[in-house]
Amino acid sequence: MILRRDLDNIMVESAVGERFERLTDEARLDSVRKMMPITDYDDRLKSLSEQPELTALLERIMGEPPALSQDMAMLKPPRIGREKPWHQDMAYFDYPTDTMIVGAWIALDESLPENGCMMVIPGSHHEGPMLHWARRDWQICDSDVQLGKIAALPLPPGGCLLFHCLLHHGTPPSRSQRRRWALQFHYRPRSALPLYNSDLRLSVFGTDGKDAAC
Ligand SMILES: O=C(O)CCC(=O)C(=O)O
Repeated sequence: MILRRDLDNIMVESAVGERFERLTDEARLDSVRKMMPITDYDDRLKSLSEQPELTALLERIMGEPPALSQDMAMLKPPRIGREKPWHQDMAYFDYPTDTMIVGAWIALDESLPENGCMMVIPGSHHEGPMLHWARRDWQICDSDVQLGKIAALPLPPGGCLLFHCLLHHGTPPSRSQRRRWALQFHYRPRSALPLYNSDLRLSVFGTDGKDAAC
């Protein structure tokens, strides 16, 4: 596989930047942080996102058949993989804030705290939307993270985590020699309609941390 930077669905680690063009194909594999969307590019990924056991489970959770609303590969390269700060996925989605969007995060490699496994605050989705700030990312303020309640969720390859779109979660940077690749699919109830603008989302989750320190 040859990864090209000019494909608009590939995001390279900032630590690599422009050097990407000069890397070998093997080194490029360990330089990409994110690819999105992915299911249109590979039938195996498409059929995984439609896997009957997964969609049946989602239907039980949502109370109606799910529809895929976003699909991505989250690749945490060894040693340089950057953190994904604490956030709620709903802060990124323009749907009514009470829409039951569910994330499925599927580990392709063993995922451990040292190579950037998922970390969550159990039960935090019950607290409703949190203000987000444009800092290292679009994120919950570091001082609002309930450090004492963090649960690390290591997964074996093929392990899948399903989580509510308001759950506080994030992944630490990788300082490990081991690659951590994962897939992430987001599903909405089939009847849920997008809002086509960001006004409601930003009125609830904040407008870029404007005029305030966190
Ligand atoms: O896989 C990761 O490193 C973070 C994924 C995540 O939490 C997200 O994209 O919402």
